Amino acid sequence: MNSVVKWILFLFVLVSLLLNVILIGIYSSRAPKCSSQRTHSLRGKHDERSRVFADLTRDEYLQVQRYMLKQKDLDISTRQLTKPSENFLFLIELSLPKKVDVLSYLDGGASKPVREATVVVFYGSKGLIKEYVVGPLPNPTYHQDVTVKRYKTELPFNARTVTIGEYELLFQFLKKELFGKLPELMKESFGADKKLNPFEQMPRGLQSGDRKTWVSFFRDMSGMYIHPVGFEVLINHMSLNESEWKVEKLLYNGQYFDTVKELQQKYAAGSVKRIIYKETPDYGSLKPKNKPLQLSPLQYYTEGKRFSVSGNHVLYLDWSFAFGLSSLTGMRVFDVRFKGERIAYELSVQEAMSVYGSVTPGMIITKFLDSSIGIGRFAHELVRGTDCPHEATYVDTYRYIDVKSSVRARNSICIFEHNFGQPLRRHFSDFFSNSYGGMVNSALVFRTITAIGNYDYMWDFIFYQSGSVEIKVHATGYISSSYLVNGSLKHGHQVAENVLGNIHTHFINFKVDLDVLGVKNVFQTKDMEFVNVSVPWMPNR
Ligand SMILES: *[C@@H]1O[C@H](CO)[C@@H](O)[C@H](O)[C@H]1NC(C)=O
Ligand SMILES: *[C@@H]1O[C@H](CO)[C@@H](O)[C@H](O)[C@H]1NC(C)=O
Ligand SMILES: *[C@@H]1O[C@H](CO)[C@@H](O)[C@H](O)[C@H]1NC(C)=O
Ligand SMILES: [Cu+2]
Repeated sequence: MNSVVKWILFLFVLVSLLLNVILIGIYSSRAPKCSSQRTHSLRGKHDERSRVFADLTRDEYLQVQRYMLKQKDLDISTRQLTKPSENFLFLIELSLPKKVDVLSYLDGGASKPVREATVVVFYGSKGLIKEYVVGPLPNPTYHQDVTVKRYKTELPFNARTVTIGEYELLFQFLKKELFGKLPELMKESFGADKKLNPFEQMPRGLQSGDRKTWVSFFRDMSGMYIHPVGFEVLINHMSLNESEWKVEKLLYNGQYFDTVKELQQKYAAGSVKRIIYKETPDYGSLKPKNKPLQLSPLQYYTEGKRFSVSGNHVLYLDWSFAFGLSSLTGMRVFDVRFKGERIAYELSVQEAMSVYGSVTPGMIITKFLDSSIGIGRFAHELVRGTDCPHEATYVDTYRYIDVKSSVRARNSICIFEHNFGQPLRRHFSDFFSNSYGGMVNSALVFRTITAIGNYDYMWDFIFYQSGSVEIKVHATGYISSSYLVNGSLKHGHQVAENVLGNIHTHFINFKVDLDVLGVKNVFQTKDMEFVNVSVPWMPNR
C-alpha cells in the first residue's frame, strides 16, 4: 500500500518536472529578446525641412570663413592668437530665419528661406565690434553689417569677450609683471615651482567701457576652484597695446596694496601677515573614494528604439521636433509637434546667470552672464553610461567661436528614452469594485551638458507621452570659492581649511514660444483674484 503511494508520488513529480521543462522551453522562445533593431515601425516621418533650424555644417563654416577672408578691405585674421589690436573673426553661427518666413515655408508651401550666417568680427584696428549677416549659404555672395539694426547702436570695443589671443597675453603679463616681481613671496606663500591658476571675475569693472578684471589665484590641483590661495589682483587691460596694461590693486591674505612694488617691499620688511605654504589634501579630486559594491542597474531597449534621429530632426512616438545647439545661448528645439500638431515654435535656453556675495573682491561684485562667453561652446563629449545611458543615441555638433577653423564636439548631444520609475498615471479603484489602470512613464530625453568654468549644467528637454514637455537644468561641477579672511563667514560657509564656499544664486532664462492652435497665443498676466460667492441653496450666506 505504502509503496503504491510512493510510486504515484514519484510519477507525479516526474511528470510535473517534464511539463515544466517543456513549458519553459515553449515560453522562453516567445519572450521578447533585446534587440537593437526596431521591431515596430515609427508613427511619423522625418521632415527634411527641419534643416532650416540646423546649425551650420563644417563645410558651411568653411565657406563663410573663406568668403570673409576674401574681403581684403575688411583685413580680418583667423589666427588663434590674434592680438586685441588686430581684427579677429570671432564667431560664425546660423542666423535664424524669421519665424514668419519659416512658417510660410513649413505650412504655406512658400519657398525655403535663404540660409544665412551671423558673423562677429572684433575690429581692434577700428575699436569696434561688427556683426554681419553673410549669405546665401552654402556659397556666400554678400555680407551686410547688421550691428546697428540688431543693437540700435554701434558696439564699444571693450564690450567684447576676452579671446584666447588676449588670455595668452594676460598670462604672459601675470608671469612677467606679477609672479616675476614677487619671487620671495611666491616661493614662501605658494610653494617653490608650484603653478598658480587664474580664475577671473565678471563684470570687468563698475561702469560701461571698463576692462578691469579681478583675477583670483588657485592651486594647480584637480578641482582648483576650491583651492584658493589668498591672492587676488585687479588688472586693467583696457588698452589694445598690452605693454600699457597695469596691476591696479592687489589683495594678499585679506590686505590691500596699490602696486606690486608696495606688496613686495612691505613683504620684505615684514609688515605683512604672511601665508606660509603647506601641502593641501586632494579633497577636490573626482576619483571615486570607494569601490562600488557591484554594477548599478541598466536600462535597455527590448524591441529597439521607439525614436529616430535624422539630421537635426527627432521622431518619438507622437512627437517630432527639430534641434540645434547655439554656441552662444545653448540648446534649442523648434517646431515641436505632438500628434502632428505644432504646440511650440521654439523652446530655447537664453541665459545662465550666477550672482555672488563675498567680502573679498574676487567674488564681491561677481555676476557671471554665461551667454556673454558662450554656453553651447562648452558642450563637450558625453560619457556613455554616466552622462547618458549606454544605449542613447549620440550626436556630434560643430561650432566656430574663438577658433581658427570650426571644431567638432563629438557625441555632445544625447537622446534616449528612459523609464522614470513612477507611473505616468494610475488609479486603483477600491470603492464598489476593484480595478486598476496604469501607464508606464517612459519619456524621451534630449540632453547636452555644458562645462562653463567650474559649473557643469545639464540641460534636459523631456518629452512625455501625455503631450507635455519639461525643461530641466541641473547644476553640478564645483562651487566657486574664496580664501577665508576676517569677515568671510557672512558670505557663505567654510568648506575646507581657509576656504569659503561663497553664497550665490543661479538664474536660468528660457525662451518659450508656444503655438497651441496657431500663433496667436496670449499670456494672461492679470493677477488671480479670490471672490466670495454664495452657494445657490443658501443665497444669503
Ligand atoms: C605700446 O606701448 C608702449 C609703451 O607705452 C610703446 O613703447 C609702444 O610703442 C606701443 N606700441 C604700439 C604698437 O603702439
Ligand atoms: C575682524 O573684523 C572685526 C569686525 O570688523 C574686527 O572687530 C576684528 O578686530 C577683526 N579681527 C582681526 C583678527 O582682524
Ligand atoms: C470673503 O468673506 C470673508 C468673510 O466675510 C471675508 O473675511 C473675506 O475678506 C472675503 N473675501 C473677499 C475676497 O472678499
Ligand atoms: Cu551654484
